[in-house]
Amino acid sequence: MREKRFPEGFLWGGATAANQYEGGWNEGGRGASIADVLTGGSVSKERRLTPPAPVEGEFYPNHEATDFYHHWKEDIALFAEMGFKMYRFSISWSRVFPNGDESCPNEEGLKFYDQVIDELRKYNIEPLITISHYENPLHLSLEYGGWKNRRLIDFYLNFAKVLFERYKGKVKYWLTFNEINMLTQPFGAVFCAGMLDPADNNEQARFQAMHHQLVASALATKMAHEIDASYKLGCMLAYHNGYPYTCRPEDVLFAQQHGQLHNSIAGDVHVRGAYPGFAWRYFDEHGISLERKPEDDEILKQGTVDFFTISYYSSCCVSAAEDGERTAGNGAENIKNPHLKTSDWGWQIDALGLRYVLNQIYDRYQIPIMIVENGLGAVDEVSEDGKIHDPYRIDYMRQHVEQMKEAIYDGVDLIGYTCWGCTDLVSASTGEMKKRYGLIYVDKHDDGSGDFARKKKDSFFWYRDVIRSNGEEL
Ligand code: BGP
Repeated sequence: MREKRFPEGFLWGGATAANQYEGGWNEGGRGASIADVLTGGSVSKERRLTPPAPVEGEFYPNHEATDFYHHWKEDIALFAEMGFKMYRFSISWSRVFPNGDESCPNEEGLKFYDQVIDELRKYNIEPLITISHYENPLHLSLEYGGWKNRRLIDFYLNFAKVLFERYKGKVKYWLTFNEINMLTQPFGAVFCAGMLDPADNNEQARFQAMHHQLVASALATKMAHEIDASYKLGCMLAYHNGYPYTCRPEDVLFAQQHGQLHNSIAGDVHVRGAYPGFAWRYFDEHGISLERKPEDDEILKQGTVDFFTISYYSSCCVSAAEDGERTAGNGAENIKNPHLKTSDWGWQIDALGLRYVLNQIYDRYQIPIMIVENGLGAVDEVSEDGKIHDPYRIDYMRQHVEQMKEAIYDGVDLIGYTCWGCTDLVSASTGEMKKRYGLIYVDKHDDGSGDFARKKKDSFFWYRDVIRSNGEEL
């Protein structure tokens, strides 16, 4: 009989991204990335871009972030103490190629990651590397206009090749692009594609950029397999779960189309190696014309991924009539679901939706799945007893882990879970420190104050026990 439990060897761990965590923005020969010209913000105040360079007197939270650059040893020891089996992190492109278009890498930058990877291996923690996570070198935006320009494919492949060759035998799992499908929304223009000119924030440019990234991803996947046949390459989507707001057939169809647009176009190209029919219809009806090369179809077919990964934080409702109160979510605002509670930032908490989504993905693709981001952004305070009590985060994670277990029992091949922001780091969308996800607190604040001291939150101990019991003790 099948049992409702996590399989042996399940990859429990945590996830971060260099631009939000690493800091050391101008050390070790690193060049500037787009995140370095993004100011801090808040829920009500958008982050602002100040290219071509940081401006005196402005605050740029990503410059120091939470300083993994100088705390990597200590932090990895804490991950090991929690029992991590996997740690997902990204490599800052501009630390390895300061401008992005050089032919030779910055050796000092690579040495930083050599140490990190060796330290992880020392504790038997499997690295999961995101090659590009919201941190295109700034020069590629200023000189080439970002990913709408096909030339970025070659620069990206140059970067990826250096990593695949250097970390052969030390790393097994790779993700080509973080949340590539954010390019279906305005949020993605800057973060995913490094297209800083507001005039480029339209569907034509964003889908063109996504096409270039999909081609780059396929070529990188093929190259990785040639360099080391045991490499596993994955795609990464911000998975959108939009329920029909009513049972009107129009809303049900609209919800299906919402999923097709925001999830399945990128997902299908990554896994099936071709654009689905509804993509072409959408492009026709929205005046989008992709510039493609004759060889692109074959490239996409030959570079399909080995596993599927998602970020999942919340769900929303969608409606053909666009009625209903609205609320925030990852990357976009949508209709509020009256049956769900929201986080302090308006993201709706829906653990059951995770089971729904996992089944949906597995039904469609039947390849192994990992959840590589999930967690609760909340305000954490150090209590009088000097501790950080975060029962709300434990509650959130517990509910989601329970639903992962249900999905496994449903037959989904779920192989890993790396919770987002295992240590506190800078929020991508708002640039705040106040929006904390970590199981480890970092003394760093929105006004730039703080000494980067690390403290274990209550959730740290809870997660350690979850991992120790392989998901039995929740
Ligand atoms: C995802 C990103 C992460 C992360 C997370 C939480 O979209 O991949 O980089 O930041 O969302 O979002 P936020 O930081 O905006 O709360």
